[in-house]
Amino acid sequence: MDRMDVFLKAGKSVILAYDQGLEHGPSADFDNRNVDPAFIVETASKGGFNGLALQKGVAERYYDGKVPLILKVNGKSSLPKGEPIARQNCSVEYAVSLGAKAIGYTIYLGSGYESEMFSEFGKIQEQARERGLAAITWVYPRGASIQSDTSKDIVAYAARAGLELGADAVKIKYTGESQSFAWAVKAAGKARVFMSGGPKAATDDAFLGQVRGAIDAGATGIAVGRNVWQHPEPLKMAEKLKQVVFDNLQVAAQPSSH
Ligand code: FBP
Repeated sequence: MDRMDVFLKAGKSVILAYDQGLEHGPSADFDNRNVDPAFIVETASKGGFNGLALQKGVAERYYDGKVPLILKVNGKSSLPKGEPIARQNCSVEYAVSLGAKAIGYTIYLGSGYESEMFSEFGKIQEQARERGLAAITWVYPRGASIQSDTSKDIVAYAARAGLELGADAVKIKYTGESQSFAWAVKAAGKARVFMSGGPKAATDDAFLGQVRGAIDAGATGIAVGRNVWQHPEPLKMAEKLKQVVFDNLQVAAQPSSH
């Protein structure tokens, strides 16, 4: 039994992420419509998403149980400068009580504080195992020592770090092309790979091309936010994403925008 099964349909997955209110602040990403968590929770179920990633406070007040929940148990704001660190803000036990089927944890690979996040994730991963939850890591190379967070080698390093640390799935940035992303998928081994979205792409096809490239590279799916809920018609975008991920819709490869 794969702990990720609850998030999969025919082995693939399209997950909606909505923790940007903490990570970036409402003014950076939200408008009058998507600032409302109820709109996102409804979009997740109406759009047929296979998972929804929320922070604790939003899950407590808005989660309706319709789409499998990934409870982010750490996070940080964009306000502190310097080497990034995000510490645990919710216990695994409490995540279970909110209905979570997985915990999400961000690791800033390369940060001066990476060892603290490795250590904290290690404990959380073991607690998740005991309770039958999947452990999903957002592995983002960050900090003064990181030149590019989307190069082939650093993205593969992020993927591999997730595997080595015991993640069931890793959420990583797209390298910009399918061939180089395939190396990251290979490096991730049995850890499933989800492509992270990034800022809203200039056109739908630009983003769908990235998703196509990630899936062709062997990714299990995508875990994205802004390219869906900043879209004028999020449900239409959801349909197109599902066609690419599940129905093999072809879209020309396009370079990554992040
Ligand atoms: P997006 O698709 O909107 O980029 O969301 C993916 C995500 O990982 C979110 O879960 C998270 O809030 C955000 O990106 C973090 O972005 P970053 O650290 O790159 O600014």
